[in-house]
Parts: sequence; structure tokens; C-alpha cells
Amino acid sequence: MMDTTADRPVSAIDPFSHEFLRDPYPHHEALREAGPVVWLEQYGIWTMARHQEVRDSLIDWQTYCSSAGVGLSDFRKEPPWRPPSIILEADPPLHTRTRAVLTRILSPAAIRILRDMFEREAELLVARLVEQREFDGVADLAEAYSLKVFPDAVGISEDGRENLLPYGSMVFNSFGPRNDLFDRATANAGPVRDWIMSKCSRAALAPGGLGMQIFEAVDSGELSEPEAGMLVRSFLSAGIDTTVYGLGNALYCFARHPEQWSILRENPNLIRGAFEEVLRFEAPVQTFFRTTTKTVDVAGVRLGDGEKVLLFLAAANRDPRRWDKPDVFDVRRRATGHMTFGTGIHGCVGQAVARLESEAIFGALTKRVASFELTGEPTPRLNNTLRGLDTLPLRIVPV
Ligand code: OVM
Repeated sequence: MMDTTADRPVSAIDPFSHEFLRDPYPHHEALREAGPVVWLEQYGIWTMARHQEVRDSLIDWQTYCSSAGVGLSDFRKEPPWRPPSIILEADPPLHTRTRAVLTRILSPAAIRILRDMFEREAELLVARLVEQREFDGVADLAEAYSLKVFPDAVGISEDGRENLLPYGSMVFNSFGPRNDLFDRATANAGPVRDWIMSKCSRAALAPGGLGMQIFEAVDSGELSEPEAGMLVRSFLSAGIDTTVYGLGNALYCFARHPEQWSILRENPNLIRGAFEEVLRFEAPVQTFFRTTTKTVDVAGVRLGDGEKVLLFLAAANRDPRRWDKPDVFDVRRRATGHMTFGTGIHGCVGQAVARLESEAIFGALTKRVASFELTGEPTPRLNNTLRGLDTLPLRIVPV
């Protein structure tokens, strides 16, 4: 609908309603077709759902800043629910300094040494699940693996890891409005937050791990000691739920598209590209916000200064202006250019770790699994930012 007085496309859609989150794709289309930038009247914010505008905004960090928060809440107007992340919720020059440290620690070259451990754990887990035959793809695979390998690599203790998923749920729900999902996720915030923070100190981290490597940047003068702790918190905030949802969505895609699983088994060199296609097709991270730092013209529509902009990464991933047959899951497609990792200065710094996890798991599965059968209806795990499953009942047909 066109708002004639203000000459801007307007929508009454609530992108954080259960109805939207259960099946976002028709709503994504409506938002893309409403215009290059659309006013969401329920929240008084802008949204962009087309690939071009989402990409352009992510690249233009001077106009679309992160320091006012990358959720709906404007840190300039209301207090953040936790001390802001010094990488995600920061702009240059602070961001430049913290990002440089994590870019180095998580570079593809630096994390190559994790490959053997990631592959060994994947083989062990997959062998166990093949033996078991029937299992839950979320709890027994996506969660079990994500809670094992990355926390091990960071160097935190085994006990108490059950706090990691509730914390991630809190973090990613908090980017949305203060709705029922937020309230449920933050109901037991205190003890969970305390446990997380207790794992962020130098004393809690194993020598040689990714966490301790952050503290080594204190010794070299790049970070302060409290900043190092905050960056460990970023590992524990961003590094687990994202891969749980990503691996779960990948399994779901292959259970629903057995012919695509066959293609993968016949061409294991497609595993890397197939995971990119999963990220495009069922994006575990659906959205992030930015805040304007000045008035800006977007395709003829004027956005004011200090306004929230909801960037629909997952809608950009299915924009027919950018993709052929965007609603078809095709592991042979060139899916790079999807927006699930973002792009620009805030583009996912952990993406090489995510890819390593998926390659290890799907490398092990392609060797042992002829096909997946759904033994029940998968159920969604609704979240204000993430899209994925709560349960995925599977049976393996072994090779
Ligand atoms: C952080 C953080 C939290 C959630 C997500 C994220 C996708 C980063 O605390 O830095 O990146």
C-alpha cells in the first residue's frame, strides 16, 4: 500500500508475530514487492527486503550504524538489556580495533588446526547416530555437535554448557521487540548471564584456545583486559545458536529434498557449496537492524536521521531480482552472495568456523547415510531473529 501524503510504501505486517515467523516467505515477498524500502507502521521503523538495498545498507556503515544497537531497541533512547557487544554493536574506530583481533584469530588459516578435531568429533557423533538409527536432528546432532566443538575450541569447561543455548536464545530474541518470545527467553536471565560472564575471564580459559588467544591481544597492547572478556562473550553469544540452527536447517533441507542429498553423496566436492545454499534457502539468521546517522535517500524515499532500519537478510536471499528460481533448493547453485553472513565491515567474523563445522558433519554423513526419513512432523523453534527447528525426528537409511 502506498502512503500518499508521505509518498512512501507502508505495511501493517508484524515481522515478529508467530504467524510471520512460522512461515515468513509469503511475507518476505509482500515486503519486497511493497518497495525498495517500506515503513512498518506498527513499529515506526523502516525495512528493506530486496537484495540490492540490503547489501548496499550493510556496506554503508557510515549511514547505517551499529552502535545504536542492531535490534529494534535504540540504545540512544533506552538502556540496553546487557552491556553492548564491543564488536557487533560498535562502529569504527572501536569496531576496527576489536574486529582486527577476531579476524586474525578466526581466519581460515588460523583455524585450520581445528579441522582434525572437528572431523574426529563429527565422525564419532555420526557413527553413534547411524548405530542408533533414529534420533532427533536438533538435540542429538545440531545441538550436540555445536555445544561440543566450538566451546572446546574456545577453551571453556564442559560443565554448565547447558547455559549456552538459553543465553543464545536471550541474545537473539533481544534483537526483536519486547514480545512474548523475549519475555520467555529472559525469564531466567540472571543465573544464565552470571554463568556466561564467569567463563569470560582469563582464569576460566584453557591455554592455547581461541578464548586465551583474545587475552594474548591484551599482552600485546591491542585490547584492555575487560575488552578481552567482552570478546569472549561475543564468541559465546554468536558461536553456538547460529550453528545449531544452521546445521538443523541443513538436515531439514536434505530430509525434504532427498534427490539433493543423492547429488551431494555422488559429488562430495559440492558439500561446501551446498551449505551456502542451505544458508541462502533457510537462513538461520533472518534479520539485523541498523540505525541511520543522517537523512538518506533510498530509491527516491527519504529516511530521517536516527531511524531504525530492519534489514531482511533472509528475504534478500530469495529476491527474484537477484536469484533464478529463488524458492528452489539446489545444491549445484552458486549461492555465494547470500546475505546470511551479512557483508561489509560487520560480515560474520566466524564464518570459517561455521563452514568447518558443516563440512565436518556433512563430510561424515555423506559417507554413511544413503537417505534421511522424517519419522514425524518437525516443529519450529520460534525466535525474533533466528529461523530453525525445535525438533526434527529422523531415521537414517545407512549406506
Ligand atoms: C556479540 C554477538 C551476539 C550475537 C550475534 C553476533 C551475529 C554477535 O555479542 O558480539 O553476531
